Amino acid sequence: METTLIILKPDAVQRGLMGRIISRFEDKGLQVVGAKMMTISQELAATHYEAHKERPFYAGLVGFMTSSPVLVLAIRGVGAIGISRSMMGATFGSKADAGTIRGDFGVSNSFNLIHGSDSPEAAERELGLFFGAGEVQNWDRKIEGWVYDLSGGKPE
Ligand code: IDP
Ligand code: MG
Repeated sequence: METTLIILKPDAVQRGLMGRIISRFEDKGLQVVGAKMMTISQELAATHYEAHKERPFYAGLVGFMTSSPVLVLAIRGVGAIGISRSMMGATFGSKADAGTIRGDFGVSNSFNLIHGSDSPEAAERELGLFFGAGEVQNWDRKIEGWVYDLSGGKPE
């Protein structure tokens, strides 16, 4: 099982898209194990996006991400990191395929609705940035045996 860090960005919250985006993850069979509404501080945005510090869009990105509340989610499942990235679609709303979150709900390249960790290392780092100890709930999902084939002893 992987757990990934998803952020519904300020545009998703302001546009009233939180429910529909969360529903996509739940409909897919992924499990929500953490959820927190917050306004991201300058410091946290800078740390989260430190890999992009030298990019021309960095200042605008930090300004956007700190401008209004976000909803931070921890999403779990087999292959959850890659599955979530494919559900999000390409970075730019103008390029993202129909059927993806960015492709269906937005047209902007910088206001692109959602962040998702892009590797296991990034997921571990980002979950640690946004969730404190005990804030991710390791809850037992009673339908697990219908979401996954558990007959072999591990989720397939
Ligand atoms: P990702 O969110 O699809 O992983 P990254 O390349 O990691 O994309 O970029 C992080 C975020 O920075 C994007 O989600 C987007 O909000 C913003 N961004 C990336 N490239 C550009 C750009 O060329 N112009 C404006 N904003 C950008
Ligand atoms: Mg990225």
